[in-house]
Amino acid sequence: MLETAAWTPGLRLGCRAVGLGASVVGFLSKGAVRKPIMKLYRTTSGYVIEEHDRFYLPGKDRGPGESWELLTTRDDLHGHLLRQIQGGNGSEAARPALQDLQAPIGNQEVWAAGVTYYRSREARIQESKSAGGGDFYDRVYDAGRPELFFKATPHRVVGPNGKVAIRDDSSWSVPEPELALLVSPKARIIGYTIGNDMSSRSIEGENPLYLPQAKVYDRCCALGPCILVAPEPLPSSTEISLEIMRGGMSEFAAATTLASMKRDPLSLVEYLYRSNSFPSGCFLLTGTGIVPPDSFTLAPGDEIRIAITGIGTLINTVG
Ligand code: DO4
Ligand code: MG
Repeated sequence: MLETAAWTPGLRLGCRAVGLGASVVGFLSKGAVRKPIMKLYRTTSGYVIEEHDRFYLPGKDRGPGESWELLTTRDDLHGHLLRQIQGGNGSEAARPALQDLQAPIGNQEVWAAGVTYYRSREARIQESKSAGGGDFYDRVYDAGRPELFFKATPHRVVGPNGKVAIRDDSSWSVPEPELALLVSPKARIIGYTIGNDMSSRSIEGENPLYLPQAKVYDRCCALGPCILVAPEPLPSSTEISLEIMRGGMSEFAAATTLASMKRDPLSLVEYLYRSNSFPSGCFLLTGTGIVPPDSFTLAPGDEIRIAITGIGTLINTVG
């Protein structure tokens, strides 16, 4: 069965969500209004804004002592950053060094959606066959209500170049490369980053009720390298790719696009915020469309590279 695009970002994300251009450059729309796509980096010495390959330190519009927590809950994040770099407001800076980058998370909880791509449905049915769990994945793929689960608190999240973990009691572990939404307390999608939903397939496959243990543990999640803040919807051609390096050689590589995602990000957010409040906002991972073959399991020392068009590449080592 072929996957079909069930949502068309360009048409449907207009009012509340921001989006991702094919590349991170400022661009001129027809009316010559500049709508820059910006990247926001969290570094050991504060935050840095990138626009059109130029880097800026926050400008005068920055509130006194504005923290990352405050910044990343703003519904007007795009306009706020823009004001800081326009009209000579912000001072130019150097590209942040990789070793200075931090996970772009403040006090947010991290949640995740599951079985949003056909490939994920297929893999879960297979892994849980002997436990009789296959039917659940089939049903949730087609249901109106999505699978949403709690993934991590900030202390379980690592940033760019950080070490993600595989559980000691897991015999079969994989990374899950996912588009992550940064959602404000008022349920507005204000940015995008790359997420790695590290998972134990042996524990999840033994019994679907073990999902929280398969998913939530120390260093179970990576986010970064930046927050993409853009005024336009994500194109469905946006590519998500995964490469796993072992001993300097490519062990597994695959790619998908957002066109293969069955759910609309706005609808995932809408379900997540039903009867549920997020005073610090949250990150929502949108599910994986890439699952390595069943013969593959991660090993210590593996390097996981996840790239998303327009955002960049998140690199982590298993350690
Ligand atoms: O249903 C189990 C988890 C699914 C998941 O994490 C995914 O599809 O990305
Ligand atoms: Mg996942």
